[in-house]
Amino acid sequence: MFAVECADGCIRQCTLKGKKLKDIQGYYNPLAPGDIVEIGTDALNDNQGQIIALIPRKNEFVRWNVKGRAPQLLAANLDYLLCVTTPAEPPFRARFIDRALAQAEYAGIEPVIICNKCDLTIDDETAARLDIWRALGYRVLRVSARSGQGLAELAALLAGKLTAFIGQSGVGKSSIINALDPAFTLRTAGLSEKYGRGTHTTTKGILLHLSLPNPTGSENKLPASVIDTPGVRRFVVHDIAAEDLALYFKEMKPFVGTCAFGMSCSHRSEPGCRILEAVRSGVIAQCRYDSWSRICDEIISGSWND
Ligand SMILES: Nc1nc2c(ncn2[C@@H]2O[C@H](COP(=O)(O)OP(=O)(O)OP(=O)(O)O)[C@@H](O)[C@H]2O)c(=O)[nH]1
Ligand SMILES: [Mg+2]
Ligand SMILES: [Zn+2]
Repeated sequence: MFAVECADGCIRQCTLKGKKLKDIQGYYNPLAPGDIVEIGTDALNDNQGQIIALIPRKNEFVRWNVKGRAPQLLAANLDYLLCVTTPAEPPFRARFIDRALAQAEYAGIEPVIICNKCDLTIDDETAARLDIWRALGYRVLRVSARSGQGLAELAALLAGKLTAFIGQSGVGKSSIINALDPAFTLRTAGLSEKYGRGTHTTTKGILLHLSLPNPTGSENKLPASVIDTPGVRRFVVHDIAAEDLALYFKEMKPFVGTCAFGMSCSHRSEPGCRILEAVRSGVIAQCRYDSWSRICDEIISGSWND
């Protein structure tokens, strides 16, 4: 069943009319929040309907679901992908963000990096990673759902847009939404004592309409649509070939094809590799190159670690 918000404001529970939507089968889930569909209403029950067509998507954000062994559509038709991380609780995982950034580049969606829980101490290594992403041209916002720090800036960014929040369980995706618009009381929960990880509190992706305070101080609230998604432990890229991965690392892309061995360079050890030269001279950060290298290995081997 899919909850479809209709033009009349009514939310109708709809089933998929399978045959016509064949082309979107094969996914772990055929539709996701942000999708726009056409429905036929049920003459006997106005609260129900059938999805008869999918309006072509502007973009789609997909990850590989390791357990389900299928691509999983997390959200569609996005203006922004908000990649949420934390300096601690759960521990900072730069690689998670690097994977999500590559997938966002692949999908043609502008990613924004949110470091939530900035009321906690940010160590130098984490701060350095945030600076590297910022220097690449990504927007990086330090916020705290708890203290309210940075939320006004975030609200200004979200106004009038459709934005999906992704991140590991427990980073505070639902908490940020609750803090942005007090009308929302999404379920949030502490980390598991045993593992220091989130406990997968949000279980289903959902699209919500927020009313944000107007930065001009006017009474008129600003609308924003956001998609809260369930936390994922691992983000595994989907549909990106190892030899193409450098195209989705912003700082590597300009060098692709310029190495001495041209497009056949693996950027690992070849002489005349422009990417390795750029790493040596500090133009490309070593940690980003290491991320690229790890993700390449994972794509090739098909086995994924944290
Ligand atoms: N110190 C601190 N704790 C926070 C902040 N934001 C959220 N938390 C706490 O972090 C825990 C997890 O928050 P959630 O909002 O449930 O996290 P989530 O990302 O939605 O997690 P899932 O739904 O499992 O994916 C809760 O105990 C929150 O109170 C913050 O800015 N600072
Ligand atoms: Mg949540
Ligand atoms: Zn090379």
